[in-house]
Amino acid sequence: ASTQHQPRGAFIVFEGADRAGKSTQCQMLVEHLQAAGVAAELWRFPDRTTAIGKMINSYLTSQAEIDDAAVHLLFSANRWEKREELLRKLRAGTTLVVDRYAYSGVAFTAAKGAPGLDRAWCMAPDAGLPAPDAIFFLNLTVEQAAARGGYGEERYEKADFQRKVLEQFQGMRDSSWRVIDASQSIEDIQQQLREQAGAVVARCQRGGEPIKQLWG
Ligand code: ADP
Ligand code: 2DT
Ligand code: MG
Repeated sequence: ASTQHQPRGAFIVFEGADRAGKSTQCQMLVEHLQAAGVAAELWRFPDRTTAIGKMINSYLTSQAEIDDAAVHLLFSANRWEKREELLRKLRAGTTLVVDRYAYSGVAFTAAKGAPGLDRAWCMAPDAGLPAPDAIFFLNLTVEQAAARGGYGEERYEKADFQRKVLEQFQGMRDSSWRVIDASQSIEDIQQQLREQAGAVVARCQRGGEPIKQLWG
């Protein structure tokens, strides 16, 4: 059997618009898994700690202006530079709970509506990256998100743009995405996530689950 079919960690991605509760739920889920004896790590994209990630951070905090196409490729490169470590961790049995991935990459750039940067163009650089075993989409309207105390200071944190991002997510998501009503209480959402993620972790631990690739 190929090494991909051995028992391994699960690759679990969280997506959703800003303030939907991704970071809160990811953190809680990782702590829950660890307390249950599951090897698990919290990852996030962009990973702002790398050289590429520092350029992305400068862009998001408006310390740098970068061409729309170029910054899109930086976000993708930031995933590619983590690919080997990600695969190594999964094969070593570590479950990765990941706060945003390539779906955010496509949704945020396509939402700009810039000439030439349509969804197909946005998807191309991520083709061949490891695909997650589960995608949880925390579903919240812009109005509900804004009621959580308003958006922050970063480049994309504006209601009009967030609405366009949500439209992109709706157009992209398929039946494999697990849509969670993010207007529920933090505890209720976490309960549902623990059940569903637990099943995915168990499936990957049993083996026989190949690591697929985007955009499969
Ligand atoms: P994201 O990472 O998706 O932007 P966060 O987890 O940072 O979202 O949450 C955004 C804000 O909303 C935080 O102040 C957080 O405490 C709050 N929050 C998160 N989940 C809920 C929820 N289910 N109900 C109400 N407020 C929430
Ligand atoms: P947070 O660190 O708060 O999640 O915000 N983004 C993210 C992109 O534009 N392209 C990408 O590929 C990814 C992963 C979403 C990060 C911001 O960066 C945006 C919000
Ligand atoms: Mg967050």
